[in-house]
Amino acid sequence: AEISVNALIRMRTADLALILSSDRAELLKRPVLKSDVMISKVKPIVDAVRKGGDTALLELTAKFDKVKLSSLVLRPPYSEESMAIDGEVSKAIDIAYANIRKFHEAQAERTTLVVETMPGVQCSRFARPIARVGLYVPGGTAILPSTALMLGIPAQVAGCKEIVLATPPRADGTVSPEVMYVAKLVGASAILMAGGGQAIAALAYGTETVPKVDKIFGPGNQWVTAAKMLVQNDTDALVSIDMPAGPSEVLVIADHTANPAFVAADLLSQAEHGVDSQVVLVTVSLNDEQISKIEDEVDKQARELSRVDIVRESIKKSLIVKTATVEEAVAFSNDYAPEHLILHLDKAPKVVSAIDNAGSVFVGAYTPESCGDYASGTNHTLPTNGYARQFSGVNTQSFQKFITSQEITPEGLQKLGPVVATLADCEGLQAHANAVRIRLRKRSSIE
Ligand code: HSO
Ligand code: ZN
Repeated sequence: AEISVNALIRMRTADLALILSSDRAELLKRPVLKSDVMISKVKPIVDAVRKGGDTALLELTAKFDKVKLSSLVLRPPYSEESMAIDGEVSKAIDIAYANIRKFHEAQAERTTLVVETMPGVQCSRFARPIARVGLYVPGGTAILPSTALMLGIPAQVAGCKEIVLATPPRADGTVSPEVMYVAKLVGASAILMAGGGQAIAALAYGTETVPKVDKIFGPGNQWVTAAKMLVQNDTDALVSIDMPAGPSEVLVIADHTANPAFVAADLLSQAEHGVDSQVVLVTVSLNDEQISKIEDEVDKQARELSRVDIVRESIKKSLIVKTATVEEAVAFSNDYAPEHLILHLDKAPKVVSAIDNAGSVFVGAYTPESCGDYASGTNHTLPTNGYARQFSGVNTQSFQKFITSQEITPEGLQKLGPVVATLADCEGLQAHANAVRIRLRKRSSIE
């Protein structure tokens, strides 16, 4: 144990110029997530809650969270005592709330889109809030009022009616006052004191006291993720999810202008999340001496952290990738599709236009990821595991859905009707064609 504690906290290194393309493909992979195995493991838990409701949920909470609750759901008004927090913290939460709210207000789709595709043929589209949403705020090794903000604010801005915040209870059977404070700010209509797959099942199916929701959001451990994937495929639940979540990640691209201490601090801020956090440093034409400076900083700063044991594990599995040019570095990053991308580069803003795949980008030396994690305004619920190729992070429109509408005048139908009748004939769907022709005939008999 003595030796391992003293061992340098170091990442693995690979030079893109020296490796085979098959090795490059290996570097892009995340540790395999066995989603099918996890889904079959969580299924008995989900089934128990679906069938047993509150009784099952209380039993599972006693078993997994070691808490005997008398009731599972808190409703507003929440007691002042349950929300009592330090003045500095409440001021910080209030500023974060204002910034996140400002950015997410601007994302809400409020206008009706109207397009006349042909004279007399008007197509439109308008947004409506998803009525009932469930927001999962993980417990575990850290309390996460920031996640309550990131999920609650867009739900509030979108106008969702039922906002159920689910979070595992603490040992004393309460929810942390910081999370309670945020729950009030975002207008949560209920707080479910449950975690894991059992909380997801309760949100998906509802119980005697837990309201059923239409969409479930939020990060969580592999049990939570597996349960979300399971319930979204069950037509009895009729529920959707934000995205499949995996361990958190950051990819940092650094060139000779980068401050080694800043780079190391950014890598560590992600590494401290959990032992399975993914941390990648991509260097642009840095020599071994320049890279060592960053590595020494990682080692030095890591030793000062309270979560050094977690960092030791995650850094050990992390990676330094050496590249020769910014283009090569960006190409690697685009292939990796990181959740967070930090650009410690000369003229960093110019590089943004080349980014194709990333959850969120942090531009320049003075833009740490921490700011986006807490308070600048952007959301921190982002696609991991390479899903940034096709998923967006949580945003206000994640809490809205779109309805299209059309209105056609008699003159419009005169033009469009024959087109539709021809296509319906072509598909052999006579009733479709009739619905048009019956109207065209009526018109020609009037004229
Ligand atoms: N980096 C995390 C979010 C977070 N950081 C919460 C601190 N608190 C996942 O994007
Ligand atoms: Zn973070």
